[in-house]
Parts: sequence; C-alpha cells; structure tokens
Amino acid sequence: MAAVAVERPPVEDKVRTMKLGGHVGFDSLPDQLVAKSTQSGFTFNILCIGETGMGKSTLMDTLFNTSFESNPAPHTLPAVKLKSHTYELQESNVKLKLTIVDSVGYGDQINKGDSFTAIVDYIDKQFDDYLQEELKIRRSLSAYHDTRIHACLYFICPTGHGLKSIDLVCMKKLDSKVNVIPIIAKADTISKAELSRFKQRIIQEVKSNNIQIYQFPTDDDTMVKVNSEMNNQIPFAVVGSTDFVRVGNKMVRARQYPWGTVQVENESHCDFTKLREMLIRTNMEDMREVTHMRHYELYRKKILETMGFSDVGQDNQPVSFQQTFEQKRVEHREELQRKEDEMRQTFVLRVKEKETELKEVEKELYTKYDILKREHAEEKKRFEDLKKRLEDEKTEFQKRKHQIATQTLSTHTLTLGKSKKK
Ligand SMILES: Nc1nc2c(ncn2[C@@H]2O[C@H](COP(=O)(O)OP(=O)(O)OP(=O)(O)O)[C@@H](O)[C@H]2O)c(=O)[nH]1
Ligand SMILES: [Mg+2]
Repeated sequence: MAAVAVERPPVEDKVRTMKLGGHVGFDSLPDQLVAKSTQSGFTFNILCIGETGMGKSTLMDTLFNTSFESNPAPHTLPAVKLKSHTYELQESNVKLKLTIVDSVGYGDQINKGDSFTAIVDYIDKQFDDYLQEELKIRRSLSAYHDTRIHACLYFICPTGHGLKSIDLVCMKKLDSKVNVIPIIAKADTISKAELSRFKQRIIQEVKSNNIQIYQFPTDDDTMVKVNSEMNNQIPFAVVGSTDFVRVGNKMVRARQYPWGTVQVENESHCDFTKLREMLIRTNMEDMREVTHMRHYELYRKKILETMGFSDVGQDNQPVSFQQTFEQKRVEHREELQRKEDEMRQTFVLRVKEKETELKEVEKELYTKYDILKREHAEEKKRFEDLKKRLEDEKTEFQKRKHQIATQTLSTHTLTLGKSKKK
C-alpha cells in the first residue's frame, strides 16, 4: 500500500480571533447597583417633633427648597396626633419618595406626661407594618412603601436655659427606636454667646440622662473628618424661612427684621447649611441603614422574642424557626387541651351544684307540702267539729222550739178552759 501524503493547512489559520465588545469584569457591579437604585428610586422619612409654632413646617420647606403648603396646627387638641404626607421629588434623574410626619399638638396639653405615647406608637406601627410584609409568604419588599422613620428632628425651644422635662422624656423614649437629631429651632431669637452656652447645656443634659442621639458615622475614612467635626456641633441651631431677600444679585431665603436680615444659608448666621449637608447630602443612606440594621432589628428581635421565638434553646443549643414553631404548636395544643379539661370539670361541678340546689329546693317544697297538708287536715277536722256542733245545736234548737211550741199551745188551751168556767 502506498502512503498518501495529506497536506494540512497551518494551525494559525483555524483559530478564530474575536474582539471584545467592551470591558469584562466585576468592577462594573457598583455601576449596576447605582443604575438599579436610580431606577427604583429612594425613600426617606422624616419625623418632626416640636411644640406648636416652633417652625417645623417652615424648616421642611427650607430644607427641600419647596413649599409643602401646610396649615398651622390648632392648639386645642386633647392629645398629640401624627400627620404624615408623602411627596414624590425628583432631582436630575433621581426620584425620592419623601414622607414628612408632623407631631400635631405636641406640648399643648396640660398634662404632658404621655405626649411621647402617640409618637412611640406611630414609630412601632411602621416597624410592625414592615415586619408583617417581611413575614408574608408572598412578599414584595421591592414594591413596598417603607414608612419607617429614618430621621427624627427634635425641635428644641430656644429658651437659652436648657431642655424641658418633656424633651428629655421624649428623646429618651425614642432613642432606641429612631435616629434622634436634636436641633435648636428659631435660632435667630438667641444671641451668639447665649447660643454656645445653650448648646453646651443641652449636650450635658443629654449625656447625663444617657440619651443616645444620632451620631454621624465616623467609620468611613472619607467622611471621618467632616462627620466628627459635625458631631461636635450638634445640636444645630437652625433658622427657617419662606421669604426671599435680594442679596447682591441673588435671591436668598432670609428673615428680615428692622435691625437686619438673617440669611438662612449663611453659615455665620446659623447652622442650617450644616444640617442640610449632613441630613440630605452626606448621611441620608447611613440613616436609612441604621434604621434598618439597628432600630428595626431591635424591634423585630423584641417582637419575635415575645412571640416565643429564640435562636438558642434552653440548653443553649441552636434551634431552628421550624423547631420552635413545632414546639409552640405542641405547647398550644396542650394548653388548649388543659383549658378544655378545666372547662369540662367546671361544667360537671356546676351541674352537680345545680343538682344539689334543686334537690334542696325539692325537699323544702315537700316539707312545705306536708305542713300544708297537715294544717289542711286539722282545719278540716275543726270545721267538721264545728259543723257537728252546729248541727247538734240546730237539733237542740228545733227540739226546744218544738217544746216551746207545744207548751205555748197547752197553756193557751188551759186559759181558754178557765175563761169558759167563769
Ligand atoms: N424667628 C423665627 N421664626 C420662625 C422660624 N421658623 C418659622 N418661624 C415662624 O414661626 C411661625 C410658625 O411657623 P411654622 O413653620 O408654621 O411652625 P410649625 O411648627 O409648623 O407650627 P404648627 O404646624 O402649627 O405646629 C411662623 O410665623 C414662622 O414664620 C425661625 O427660624 N425663626
Ligand atoms: Mg406646621
């Protein structure tokens, strides 16, 4: 057999070379996240707590540079009420669903002891709604409107003296439920020297009452400097205004007085820009995160524990949700059975009691009947005796009557005989 030589094409000619359409790598993940978040939008919920007329609505208008058109609250409410409004805001292509919750009638009541109750209840209700959604079988957390409060601005009255008891009590009740940011309201009514003393006193009182106010995060290297500086300036002294004044060739938000103008955005006039920077620009995401990771987590833990769930059993060994659920079901059944037995026993006991009661009554009735029967027999006998006596008397009477009649007749006959003899 003759060998046939086959000619092969060179190897390089068979390899297909393709050009990449773009960069390949997971370093695009953050961009994907940004695109997704931008598309779904953001939610931010602010709670304003402060006495009536403290400038809450004005500050919200100033903060978001818009007019939310709110009406002044009445002073005559019997209790504190919370009113919430949701607004859809858009800046470039970022959508923000902003909810502003206002404490209406806060501090207006004579007894201010439980002013915080309505606020605590509101915050818990929002946590509860979220928990219910989380526990659903078909949950849709991405479409869910999260109404949990991310920031609570506590408006301190600019008295210059210190915090009122209502402020201390309320902030203490809220510090484990929400990010409390105390601010000095209407700071234009307080002088510069007074303000720094006032701030120090507030911080001192907050510390001595062990109130955990929100601290801007200092764990991020890029933000550590500015945030720690801002933490030292809390509580921010703010001024709000809905009026605009021309300064140079610009219209700025300001409050005009006969002696001058307070510019809201002027850092030497008040801390408004610091608050806006910290609240909206720098730490909005951190507040959302702290709300979810700390405050909500705490609420969830407490609720699940009161429902009897725990991560570890009595022997300190991990137990699953399923095991706890099964155990609870068994306990529940046993409890039901115990209650049923208890009720049955009570029923039998009651029936027996009733039976004895009825027997007693029956016995009593028989006794009464016997007495009545005896009395009746005696009465009958008495009447019969009486009747017999009467009849005897009647017979006697008849007899006497007859005698007398006979006597009278004989006497008459005798008298008649005598008169004839004469
Ligand atoms: N001096 C001063 N007055 C202010 C400031 N902010 C608001 N005001 C005035 O205080 C009054 C009440 O302001 P609002 O913003 O309606 O106060 P509020 O807390 O929303 O009041 P209610 O909703 O009724 O509880 C208005 O006359 C405002 O012009 C401020 O920073 N300084
Ligand atoms: Mg208002």
